[in-house]
Amino acid sequence: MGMFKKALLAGAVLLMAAGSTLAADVKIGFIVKQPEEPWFQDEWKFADVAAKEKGFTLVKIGAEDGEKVQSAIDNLGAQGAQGFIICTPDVKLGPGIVAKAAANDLKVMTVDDRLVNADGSPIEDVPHMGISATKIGEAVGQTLVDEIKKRGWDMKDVGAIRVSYDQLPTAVDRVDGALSVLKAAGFPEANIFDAPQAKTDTEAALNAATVVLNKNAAIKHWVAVGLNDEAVLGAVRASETVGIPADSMIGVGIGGADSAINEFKKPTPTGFFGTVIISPKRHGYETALNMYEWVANEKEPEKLILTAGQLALRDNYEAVRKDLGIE
Ligand code: FCA
Repeated sequence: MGMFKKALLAGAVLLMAAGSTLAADVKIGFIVKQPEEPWFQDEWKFADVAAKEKGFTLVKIGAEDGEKVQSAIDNLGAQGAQGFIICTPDVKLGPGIVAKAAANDLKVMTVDDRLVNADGSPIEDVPHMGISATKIGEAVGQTLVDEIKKRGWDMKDVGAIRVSYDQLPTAVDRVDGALSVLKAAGFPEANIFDAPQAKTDTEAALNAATVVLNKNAAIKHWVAVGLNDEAVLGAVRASETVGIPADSMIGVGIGGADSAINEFKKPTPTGFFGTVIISPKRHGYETALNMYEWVANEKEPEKLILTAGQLALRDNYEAVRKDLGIE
């Protein structure tokens, strides 16, 4: 090879190196607020698939509070990571997370729960993938209305438990979406009871729903809504504890991970009637891939992606999961 050709080749190699980072040098964090929740386990699982496929390193970190979030980000910076995806334990940590990421020279995008500014408005600069919360809530509400009618219940004899976590905007959109459909179908507003949960898990929802049921012992039939399957399962468990028969409770959750599936697998139906399955594959695999493309090829992710859900009941959940590629 002549000198000229050699020089050209060397130049080309240099150019390639400047334009992209080698996959093996890419390290991406995936921080979640509730690592024990099946939804987040599934997100991690699918993010791992992306890491394997592309050959980058994925660092999975659980961070249940603000302090843990701060140290997780510092830790990623110290490890030489280039970016991270986060589902924050508190959306109000938004400005702090953005600042911490910048201080550590890390790219950041959010999943599930969108960061907010001090005034409560979403931080639009940070790329986000969430669910279409209102629409999915409406699907929950429609399922409840259809089932109430099918069972021949008079709406005025039915109570609705609104398991609530109102500091989280997506949670408000989900439950209010569901209740708007109930109300439009004639469900009396006075029969809707707030059950504020201290945390977004089943135990907290059970405690909150028990208070509502004990206070309203005269009501015979119940429906339950909440931000996720865990919330609705808490209400269902509460109804069992106070002795409401399974066929007098209709709970419809959101999620479709193991918490819901295990319920469908029980030999006798419980009050957990259905769930709107959302896609941990999109939220885990796609966000990890988007972050990788951003780090390795400077391809910035879309600022806002909202994913859809699909209703599943006891008798068709396997088919729905298959359809979504998450069996
Ligand atoms: C929130 C909820 C999770 C899941 C996710 C998509 O983070 O807490 O359970 O529903 O949105």
